[in-house]
This record gives sequence, structure tokens and C-alpha cells, in this order.
Amino acid sequence: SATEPDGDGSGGTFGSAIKRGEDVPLLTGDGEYTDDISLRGMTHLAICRSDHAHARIESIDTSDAAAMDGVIAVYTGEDVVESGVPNTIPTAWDLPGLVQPQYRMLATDKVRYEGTGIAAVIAETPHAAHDALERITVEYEPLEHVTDPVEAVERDVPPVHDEAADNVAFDFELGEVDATDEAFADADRVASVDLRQPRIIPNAMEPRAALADWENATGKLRLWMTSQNPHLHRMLLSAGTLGLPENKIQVIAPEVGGGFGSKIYHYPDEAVTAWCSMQLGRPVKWQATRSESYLTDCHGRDHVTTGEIALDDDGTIRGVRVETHAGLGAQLSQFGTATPSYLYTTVLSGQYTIPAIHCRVIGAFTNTTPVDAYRGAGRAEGIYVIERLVDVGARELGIDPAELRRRNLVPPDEFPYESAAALVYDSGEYERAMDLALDHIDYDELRERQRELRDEDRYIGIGIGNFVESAGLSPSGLAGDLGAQAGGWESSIVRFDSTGSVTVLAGTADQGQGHRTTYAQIAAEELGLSVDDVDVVEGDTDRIPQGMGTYGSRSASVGGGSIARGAREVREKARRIAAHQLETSVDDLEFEDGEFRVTGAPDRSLHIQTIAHEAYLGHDLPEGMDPGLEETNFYDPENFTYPFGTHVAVVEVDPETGEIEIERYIAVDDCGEIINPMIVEGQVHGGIAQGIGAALYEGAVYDDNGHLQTRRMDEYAVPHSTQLPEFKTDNTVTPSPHNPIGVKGVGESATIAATPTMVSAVVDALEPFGVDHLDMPLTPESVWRATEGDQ
Ligand code: MCN
Repeated sequence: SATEPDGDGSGGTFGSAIKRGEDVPLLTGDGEYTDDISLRGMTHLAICRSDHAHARIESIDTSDAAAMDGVIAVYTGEDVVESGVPNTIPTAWDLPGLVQPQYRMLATDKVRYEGTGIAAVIAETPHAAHDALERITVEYEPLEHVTDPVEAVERDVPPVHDEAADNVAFDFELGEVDATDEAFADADRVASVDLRQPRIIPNAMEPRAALADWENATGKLRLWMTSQNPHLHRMLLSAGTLGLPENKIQVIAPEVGGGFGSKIYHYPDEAVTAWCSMQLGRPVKWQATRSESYLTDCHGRDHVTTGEIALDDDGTIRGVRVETHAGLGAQLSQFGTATPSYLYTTVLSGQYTIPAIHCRVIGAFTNTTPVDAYRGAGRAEGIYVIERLVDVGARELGIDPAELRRRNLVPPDEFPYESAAALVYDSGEYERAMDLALDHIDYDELRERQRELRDEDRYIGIGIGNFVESAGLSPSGLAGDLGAQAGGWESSIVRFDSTGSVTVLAGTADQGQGHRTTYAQIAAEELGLSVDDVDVVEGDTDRIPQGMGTYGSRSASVGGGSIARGAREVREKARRIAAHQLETSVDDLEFEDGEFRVTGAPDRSLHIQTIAHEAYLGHDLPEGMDPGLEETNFYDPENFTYPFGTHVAVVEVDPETGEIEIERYIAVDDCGEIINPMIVEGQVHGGIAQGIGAALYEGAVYDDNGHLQTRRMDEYAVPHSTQLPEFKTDNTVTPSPHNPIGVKGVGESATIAATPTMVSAVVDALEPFGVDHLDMPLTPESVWRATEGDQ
């Protein structure tokens, strides 16, 4: 079928748990990260950042810093302006009525959050550069600040940007307000929940870094950086920020140690690094410290929400109504407007047939680090809301939460399913996945046991998280309609060389996902080869002409889809050469294990690797055929893919201490056809850890002065492995009809699922205490207070 990997040469590699080839250099210390690269004459950049949340810059005195030993130059925002480069950080997706204030490489007039870059010091060593920061004197006129998105809009505070006097960047609505109001008026019951989703700090293992090398002689910039999407960085840097044509910029993403979204965006810092190199004609390196990353990497989430669900007594969901204040931080980041609007509101139907949905999102500027997509981006926040609503609805009706979910699931024969929140879900078997997850814990028996234990003053809770996710935004036309500064397509080159080995050049960029292995599996499968015959190259705009990068769980479906299409074209060209040389027709050739064989005469055959050699000699090709054996493919899928699944957690809560013990964690994910089950399992494990982190531990905290309090690893609690249970993972397979290999994304699924699952479990445990919702993070203190009736 069109949805199955059709490696009819069957290398047998698609679907196998092949070990990640990329891990050997990473585990033996041979991986080369940006900071590992040194160039002759290299200098070091440190960025002077504001320690005020909101203030007018009165003056900046850099003379002492400039006079220090080892300091080469100190630049301020005025110097950047005077250099005449366009100096904008062009960013956000457009939205109706969006206020897009100016965003410069270094601030000149005001600082709008603690961490705003105001001056750049270039020195011979990193230490000299950092020491000099302390000698820069900045005089500020402090202004009142605001860090909370509701207060930003409702309290009378000096605006973060003059252009948005009320701090509202956008006021976005999705769905039919009248139809939803009617559904609510008709329904038997309404349940509601007020909730907060705290800010998350992304915590990639490698902090952001850049190394810029401007060549005066050629007028070309080479920029190594911790990028999830080098081609997008090239595009945004060239026109809006530096004013260079794209062919004068090479962006290279060497090994990148995690991103979770934070390395998608076009930040001022990498641009400043490049600009400084252009001023000095010397290589400049910037390596963020951990605290600098905590302060300046875009944060995630930050929603304050009221959700309502309308239900009939038989459990039928009639409608959902949501209003949320989304904190955007002080500047609009690249996906910072799309995440809380399109990505959030469109998943509010979850896995359920909900006839009426209305959602209003108020995007608010605050004096905080800009907020953008963090693993799960928008979908995580939206699914959290609908899953919390289903739980409070179940409580309201006295119906078991699994049963209420079951009664409202989109049935398998309804696909493609158009939700009231404007998405067309591609395929799904939601009940099958939910049943599988519930079977793992013997759900009905466990409910019985829960009741018995309560009589002994023991409180276990069962949490259920159903999710559906829109992954791999496409097609490009839709992205354009929605105002995206990016396309939904992906590009790759599949290239045989004359020795019969294959290089795949892909426009995506791995930060740990395992593309080099899974892409090799796709190409090897299509070409009947072993994965060892295939090299995968990503992350260099001079080697790979075009690409859109890795985010939104798009690489397997869009990038992998492109590779499969390219490999098939290569195979068909090879088939025509084989037919010519074997003096038969293409239809009389079978392809197996890399061999083209004449049907009925198996001794007459040619291996695809031999054909590759012939293709490059070009001595004996079919009439009119060009030599060579490679294809460039651009692939623009017709829709997102829609991964889904059910996660289940079993916890025990100690009401005396508020401690939560996670006893079981089951994840059933459906990401369509699975390229590599081991990599998929790894993605799910990491995702669960981050989802549990958000539910139980994480959350950025600003103090009363607008200072980020959680700015070190010992102040911001990501879960340790000892705090996590053993995960049980399982899969169902419902292929996506929308791409050539039937895959759906998996990179964000578990993060989306795990957070509502954990909160659901803890709140379920606390039912006897009358608790029907508790805000994250569910610290022992908040749980204990809840058991004491103090929420
Ligand atoms: N895969 C597969 N079979 C499928 C689907 C995916 O074998 N049916 C494989 C893919 O080939 C790929 C991996 O699973 O090797 C993830 O694929 P995909 O879901 O397409 O996601 P992307 O590769 O586009 O990665 C992005 C996604 C996102 S959005 C975040 S955030 C995230 C994540 O991946 N950040 C990560 N996983 C991460 N993993 C690591 N180690 N580090 C990060 O920063």
C-alpha cells in the first residue's frame, strides 16, 4: 500500500531496533560540539546583560572594560545601529492584529527583562571577556515591571512596549462563540477548572554557543552554532539581521547537545557573535554559561487559564470553552505567537468528538525571558487543558474517568476526522490504545483495590492521559496562510557514489534524536542495502542546499518522507539502467536485496551498487539519460501527522508529608509505522521524564524584583533518574495516510501525555480530600496543603 515502506529490495532494516551509529563518537568523547572548535586568531565574546527587569538605559560606560588587558573591543547597541546593518531579529508568526515591536541585537533604549543584552566584550580569552563585563557601568532609570501575564494586562503598569499600551500582543479566537454558548446552555452540566501552567526552562545539556568567522577577502560568513535548523537561521540572519545574501552565509550545526525547542529560534546572541566577527575580521566565539542559558533560552508554557466543559448526564461532551492568558515574555520569539494560538487552540478537542469549541487567547508581554515552543509546544498546553476538563467533568457526573473518555472518543471509522478546532485528524484507533494501556494495570481491579486501600488510609491514584498531537506542520501553503516565517516542506539529496555507497544529505538537524540511524534505515530499506552502506549528513548549509530543520516532530515524517521519495527515484533510475544493460523492459525486472533480476531468468541480474558505478562512468546508459545517480527531493506533505496514545500512571500519595510515589507508569504510543523501535522507546522515555518534570518539579520562578530565581541546576528541579519509575512502553501502529512511509512523529508525544497523566493521578489520589485540581508543580508542600484543605 502507499502507506507502507515499500523497500521492495528489502534491506529488512525499516522497523528494526538497530543501534544508534552516532552514539560511538558521542560516548567516547569524539563528538565535536561548537565549543570544541578553535580557529586561528579566535577571540571570545561575553555579553553584558541587564540586571533589571524593566528600566530605561541612561548611559553605558565601557571605557574601563575596554582598557583591560586582553580586551580587544567593546560594542554597545549604538555601535550596531551605526554599522548600518538591518539589525532586526525578524521573528514571530504573524497573527491578526499582532503588535510586533522592534527587536534589536543589543538594546539601546530600554531593557525589558533581566538578561537583555546591552553590550558585547571581545577579548583574547573567555575569562578576560567575562572579567571585563564587571567593569561596564550602566546607569538605569528603573521602571515598574510585571512578570505575570494576567497582571500584565489587568494591572496599570508601564507597558513593556509603547506600541502595546495594555501589554496585549494579540487577542486570538478560535471556534464559534455562539454555537459554543448554545451548547453550554443546552447541556445538563457544566464543570470548570482554573489552572496555571508554569514556565519551563528547556535545559538542553549543551548551552547555546556560536563561533563566527568573517572572511574579509570573500565577504563570507561561516557560523557554527547550536542550531536545530541551520537553513532557517541562514535565512533569518541574512535579510533581516546582517543584510548579507544567503550565499554569503554558511551555517553549520555540528553536534548539538539537545534543544527541546530552545535552539530553533533566531536569538540576538548568535547574531551579535556574527556581527562582532564582521567588525573585527577575526573569528569570535560565544559560549553561554549555564545561568546565561537559563536566563536567555526561550522558556516554555506560561499559561493562566479558565476552562469549562459542558456535558450531558450520559457523559456526552457537548462543548468546551477556554480562555487563557499566555505569557510571551518581553519580546516576540519566532514561534512564540504560533505556539499559544494555532498550536494550542487546535488540539483542544483532544481525542474526543466535541461539537462546539471556543477558545480565546490573550498573548501578553511581560518583563520576562521570551517564551517560545518547548517540547510539546502548544499541543502540550492544550491537551493538558482538555484532559483536566475531562477529569473534572467525570467527577461532576460521577462517571469513571476512563469510561467518560471512552464514551467520547473519535471512533476509528470517523477518520479523517474534522474537529471543531479546525484540524483534520489523519487516522487513529484511540480506544485500542487506551484499552492496551488500561490492561497493563488491570484497571478495573486496581480501582477496586484503590477503594479498599482508602479504608486503610492509603491513597493511591490512577491517572489517565489521552493525547493527540499535530506533528510536522504542513503543507507550506497552510503555514503561509497562518503567517509562518517557515515552510512545511523538507528537502534531501540521496546520492550514490561510484563505489556504490550512499550519502543522504538532509535538511533537518539532529540534536540527539538519532537521525543518522533512522534516515540510513529508510534509505537502506528503499535501496535494498545495509545501513552500513549509507552515510547521513545534516547541519551544514553549504553541503545541504535547503532545509527547514528539526522541530515539531517533523523529521521522521517530512524529512524521512523526502528521503524515501528521493531513494525511490534513485531506484527507478537504476532500474532503467539495469533494464537497458540487461536488454529487457523495466517491467520485467524484480528488485530484491539490491539486485535487479530479470523475471524468470534470475541469473540475469545487476546489483544497484554496480549500476551506480556504471551511472558515473556513463559509458552505457539508456538513450538520452544523464549520467550520475542522485536525486534532490523537496517534499511538502498534504497534512500534519497525528500521533496519539494513552499514558497511565499509578501513584501513592502520603497525606502526612505530601510525598508522591510513582508506582507504575505505562505509555502506549501510536506513531504510525515505526522506523526504529529502540529510538522510539528512547524518545518516549525522555519525553515522559520531561512531562513528569513539569508536573511534579519544574517551574521558573521570578522574585518580586523580576529577577529569575531559578537560574542554576540546583535551583531548578529537573527530575533525577532516582525520582522516576521504570517506564513500561507499548505501541499500537496506525499508519498515517499522508506520507510515503506511513510514519507519524514521536519526539514530543510523551511530554504531551505525561504531564496531564501525572496530575490526573495525584488529583485522583486526593479525591477523598475533595481535591479536584491542583496546579503544577505538585510539590510535597502543595499536596500536603491540599490534603489540609488549603489550596
Ligand atoms: N522515529 C521513528 N519512527 C517513527 C517516528 C520517529 O523511528 N514513527 C524516530 C525518528 O526517525 C527520529 C526520532 O524518532 O530519529 C524522532 O523523530 P520525530 O518524531 O520525527 O522528531 P524530530 O526528529 O523532528 O525531533 C524533534 C522532536 C522535538 S520537537 C523535540 S522538542 C525533541 C525531540 O524531538 N527534542 C529532543 N526529541 C529529542 N531528543 C533528544 N535526544 N534531544 C532533544 O533535544
